[in-house]
Amino acid sequence: MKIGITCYPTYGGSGIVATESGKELADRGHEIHFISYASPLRLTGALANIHFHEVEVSNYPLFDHPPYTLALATKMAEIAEAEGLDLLHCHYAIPHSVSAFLAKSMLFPRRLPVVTTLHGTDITLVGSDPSYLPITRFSIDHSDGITAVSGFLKRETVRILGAKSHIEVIYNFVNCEKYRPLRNHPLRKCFAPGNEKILIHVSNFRPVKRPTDVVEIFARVLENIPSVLLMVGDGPERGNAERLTRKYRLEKHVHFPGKQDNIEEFIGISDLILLPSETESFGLVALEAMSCEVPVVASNVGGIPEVVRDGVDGFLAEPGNIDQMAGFALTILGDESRRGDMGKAARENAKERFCSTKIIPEYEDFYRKVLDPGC
Ligand code: GMT
Repeated sequence: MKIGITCYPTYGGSGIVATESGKELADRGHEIHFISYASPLRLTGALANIHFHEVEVSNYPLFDHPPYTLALATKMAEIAEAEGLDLLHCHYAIPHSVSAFLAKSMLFPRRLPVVTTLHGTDITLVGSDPSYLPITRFSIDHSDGITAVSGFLKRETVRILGAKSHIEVIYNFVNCEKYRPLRNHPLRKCFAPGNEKILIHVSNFRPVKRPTDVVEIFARVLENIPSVLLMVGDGPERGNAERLTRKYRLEKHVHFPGKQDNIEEFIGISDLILLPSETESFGLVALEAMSCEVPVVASNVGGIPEVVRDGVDGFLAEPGNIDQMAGFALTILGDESRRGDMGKAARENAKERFCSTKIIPEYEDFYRKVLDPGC
């Protein structure tokens, strides 16, 4: 198939899922055309069967806000014609599925099916804002196929938007070969020279991720167990998390390495991941950790319980319950054999239910259904 993929090219779960799915599909022989304002961050080097088309948004003094949605629609239509695309796949509804609807309408009567994958905040935060709700609902209902990354997100889409079309749940995935345990990797010694336990948090540091809770949890863990904390990523709450680190005089134990490309190495050397989010439609980083045999302490919200089995792959607590999360972290880190068993169970779960070798064929089947709805 010739597939156009549009996503946010920056760090963030939806862009990662889009990019990695494009790479996996290309490996399976499909021709992939990424269409976005910049090349997705994980799309490095020359990759067979993969092309990138940049959307240039011309500015004009009259425009306070350059109309990216229109430039994207124009580029989608142009590439669909020039490259003979079979379909467009939009990751994150706003504004991508609106642009795709315009591109499809511009090319009519040529058929250009549109698949939209909902990732979370495109429904739960941005899509539910009255400024965007009606057009988000419209673009979803006018997609030829809709997928959501969890059952929770599917239910929320129906509840918040009143979306009428069928929504297929296709879970996010992980490459289980790339994300594997790396506890003997030299990077571990850099952060834990005295063999301290390594806790990790990876996010875009938006308020919804509650990164200051991570520092609070870590402060409680450190009182009992020699440990270090890796706060990987960047975003608006990073300053607050750094200030809290200084307030508690934890600077020697907490590292803020910023955005990292080799995220699988940072996670692979860790003993435990903390994800105390306010809401999370899936929690991709929890899955990546599970694949690395790293147990999870996370919030019991959204799609997380569909991914992390409470008491098996880690523990889940109410968001904001710092003491309970710290208690869970101590339970796991205080018993190496239990930690190891949980890690192994987590990797088995990741391999069995969320491995890219299982999920990518689900996308292929879905594309076939959209292309030939009669079959
Ligand atoms: O987390 C965000 O701010 C946005 C979004 C993104 O693009 O990274 O994340 C969502 O999509 C991820 C990939 O499907 C999911 O793993 C995240 O759970 C989801 N974030 C939220 O629901 C807050």
